[in-house]
Amino acid sequence: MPEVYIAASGVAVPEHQITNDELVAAFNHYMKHHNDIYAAEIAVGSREAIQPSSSEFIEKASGIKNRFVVEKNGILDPLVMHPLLPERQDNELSLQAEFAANAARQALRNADLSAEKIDGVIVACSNLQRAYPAIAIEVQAALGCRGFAYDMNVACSSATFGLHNAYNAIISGTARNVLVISPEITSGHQEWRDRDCHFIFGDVASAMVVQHQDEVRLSRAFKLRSQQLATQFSSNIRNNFGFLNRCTPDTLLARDKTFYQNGRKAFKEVVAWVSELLLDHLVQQELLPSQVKRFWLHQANLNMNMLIMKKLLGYDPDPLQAPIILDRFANTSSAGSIVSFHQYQDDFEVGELGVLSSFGAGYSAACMVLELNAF
Ligand code: CO8
Repeated sequence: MPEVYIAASGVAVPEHQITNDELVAAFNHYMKHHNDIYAAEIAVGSREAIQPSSSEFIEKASGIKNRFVVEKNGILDPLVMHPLLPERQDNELSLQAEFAANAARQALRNADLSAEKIDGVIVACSNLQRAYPAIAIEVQAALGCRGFAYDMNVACSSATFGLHNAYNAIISGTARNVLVISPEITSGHQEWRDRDCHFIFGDVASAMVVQHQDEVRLSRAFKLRSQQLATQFSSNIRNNFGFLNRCTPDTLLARDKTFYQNGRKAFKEVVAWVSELLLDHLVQQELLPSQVKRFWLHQANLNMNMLIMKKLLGYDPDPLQAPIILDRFANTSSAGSIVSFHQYQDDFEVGELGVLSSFGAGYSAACMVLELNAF
């Protein structure tokens, strides 16, 4: 069986950023406006007053300090509270394809590969801009890639499940060089008017060049040594946006058509489930957690990642054992673990192991053991 490698990665970061203080100021402005308008109803108890948000809470509960977004003016306007993005014509490159292509070009440069060598493009992310044609096929055309392209969505596990598909395509012989791209425009699905979750997400696009062993052009690359995926149905993290929404006009813009969650429950369940999955997979591979140099974990919550690592190792991790990028980027859905991988891999020596792990809505989770090899 051929070996499959992640040769290189790329990350496209949007130009706008929002600090917690900026975000909270806009939210509290919106709260005051809302509570003033509905003062009479709030006074008689027929409507609930919105409670203020605070930067201290956000940082303490999640570790998030900042996020990048594709557009910030709408988000920070208390009368709008979502990104404002002009519609593009059908003959223009869509926003999501452009974002994806930017990350992909960087990954291709880092892999020393031209786009024509790519024969599979997978766009794997939590939110797709349209039903069809696939964003991936648009990216394929924009970059000038050969072969096939398709979109897929497994929420925060999209990138790792996409990597699994790239691996299978290479093993089965349907492709030799695959791009797995996760253009996560989370600002479009976040409910910026709900203080329980308005701070959670940020936008970023990640890309990986995945190659058959004979195609790698670099002197070093990460072998996909083993993988384990898992899913388990849960409604604790949901978004009911979909193509049937217009068939129920009364609830077309209801709260459940953007991201919502039972965060406490998800937190509790993820720590047990993911640490078990990681341990289980390492045992299967006859590896001890201490033999893994780095864990590139999904970036949702600092406390959650620290607890997962403590369960695995039996002690608090060193910052470089499970690097955190969510402080600067917030939760970038499936791109988060790839951004961590992208930023924290240069110090690897040949033969050293790392674990890439996602966990997200579904629930869905993945554990992938990577090994740095020399060519
Ligand atoms: N400012 C001030 N106070 C606030 C705010 C705010 N912005 N928001 C809430 N509060 C208040 C609440 O109202 C509550 O008040 P009270 O105690 O009076 O009722 C109090 O603060 C505590 O609220 P919570 O219980 O909601 O706060 P948590 O400590 O649970 O923190 C988090 C909230 C950060 C959302 C946390 O629950 C969390 O991160 N949960 C994990 C789920 C998660 O990460 N979601 C992110 C998106 S989904 C994803 O990325 C997948 C990850 C999980 C996968 C699971 C797979 C198995």
